[in-house]
Amino acid sequence: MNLAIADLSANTVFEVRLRQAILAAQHCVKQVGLLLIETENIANFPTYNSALVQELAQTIWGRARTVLRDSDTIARMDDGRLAVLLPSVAGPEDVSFVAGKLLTKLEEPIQLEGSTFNVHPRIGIALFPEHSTSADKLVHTADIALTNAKRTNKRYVLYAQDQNVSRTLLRMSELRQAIVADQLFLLYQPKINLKTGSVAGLEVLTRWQHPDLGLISPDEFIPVAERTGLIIPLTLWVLHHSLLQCRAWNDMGFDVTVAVNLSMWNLEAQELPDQLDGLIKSIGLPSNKLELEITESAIMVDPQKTMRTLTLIRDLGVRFAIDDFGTGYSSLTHLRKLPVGGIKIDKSFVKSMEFDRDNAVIVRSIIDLGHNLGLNVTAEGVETQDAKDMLLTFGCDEAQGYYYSHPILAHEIFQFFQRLPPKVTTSPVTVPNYSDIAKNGNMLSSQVVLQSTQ
Ligand code: G
Ligand code: G
Ligand code: MN
Repeated sequence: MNLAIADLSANTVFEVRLRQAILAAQHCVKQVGLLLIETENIANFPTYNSALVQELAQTIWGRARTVLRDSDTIARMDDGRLAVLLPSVAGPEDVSFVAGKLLTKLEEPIQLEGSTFNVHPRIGIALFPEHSTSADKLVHTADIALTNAKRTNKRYVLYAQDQNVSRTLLRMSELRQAIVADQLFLLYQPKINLKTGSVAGLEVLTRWQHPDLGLISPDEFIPVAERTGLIIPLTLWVLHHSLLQCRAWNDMGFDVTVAVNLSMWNLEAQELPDQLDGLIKSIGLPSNKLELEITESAIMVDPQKTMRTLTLIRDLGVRFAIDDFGTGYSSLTHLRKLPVGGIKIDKSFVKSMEFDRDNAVIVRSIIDLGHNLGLNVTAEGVETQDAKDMLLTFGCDEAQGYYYSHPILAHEIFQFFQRLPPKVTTSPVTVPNYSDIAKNGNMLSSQVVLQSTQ
């Protein structure tokens, strides 16, 4: 039997197969394996139907198929994930072996329309009856394993009983509440100008302080926000609070910028340029004090549309930097045309460049490439003095990382300014009227720090 399923509508066929396999497995020693595969570049694409994405999805599907047996079933779920059904496996080693083969195949770069696409697949695995008692629960269980694979940055994860189900479900329903109840808070990580040693800017990194579950990292809640559409209000919340804080610092004479991370979903929202314009005006901060960080893959979702959005935002005076540079798509043509001012070299290259010659060569090449394109280059993940010294000899412009500072709270930034001052403006310090700012915006300015608590 060789029935391969590629249609969304065929999900029901997949379900039928799954139930059949489970029925059969009830009477024998073999188990049913379910693998849920998510490829970062596909599942997160907002425009799932764009021709390129469809073509990519088709290629990935075809590659997965080549690794499987005829008796296995593969289906594309309506959220872009692939589900693979192995109707008869001996146990965890068997499924893990198949997962390994699938990953090796899917990780091969894909050439399409003159670009190279690097897919980063992750797999969540569950077995019947070892991990679950029914077909529905098996899918859910594989989903939890997949969430854990993403959270722990593993290529694949086999479901384990101690993986906490309630935590995953809680987060989904509570994130909306977290935004209105001010459970989110912001950390700031300094970016240092390598030549002058002063603070060049501050990257804004969001955290969620959950009343019961404690601190939740953006790696966990941003994907949830993206799936539920909450990424839009969440990003506006982050922008609002960080711009208020930035204005407070600038009014005190600290000439700093803030850099906010955008999700690819933010670039899809038509309203973003207008919303940014309104926000910047209501807060009364020069627009060049804001930088937005976007990833290469976010840009490549729909390059033409992104170009229009970026240009509109650039025309407001807001600057862009490409985040995690070197890990995504390698389309230099697009990079040259985009209205971006800088690139941030991904920390994976920087962290290991002292010991890994290849990575040192990559870092040096990215710096030269950036400069040749007239871009400002920041190195992320600078953890040691040696790394900093190497970057200086390579001519890198800015550095960010634990060597200088972890992401810290706004009031802790004051101590940092004392140690490594930003460029100080000569204009006299004015104390702004924050009650007005709070009235203009619909959010509290309670998180703005006006003075050091030290
Ligand atoms: O701070 P930390 O290393 O835990 O951040 C993990 C990831 O989450 C990083 O890729 C970072 O860019 C992302 N991130 C942090 N804060 C935000 C945010 O406010 N919005 C978006 N879209 N991503 C964020
Ligand atoms: O994807 P993005 O570049 O936005 O991720 C930034 C995150 O990287 C920060 O939130 C921080 O948690 C993490 N980070 C910052 N500096 C370092 C560093 O020096 N080493 C490591 N391992 N991580 C860092
Ligand atoms: Mn970033």
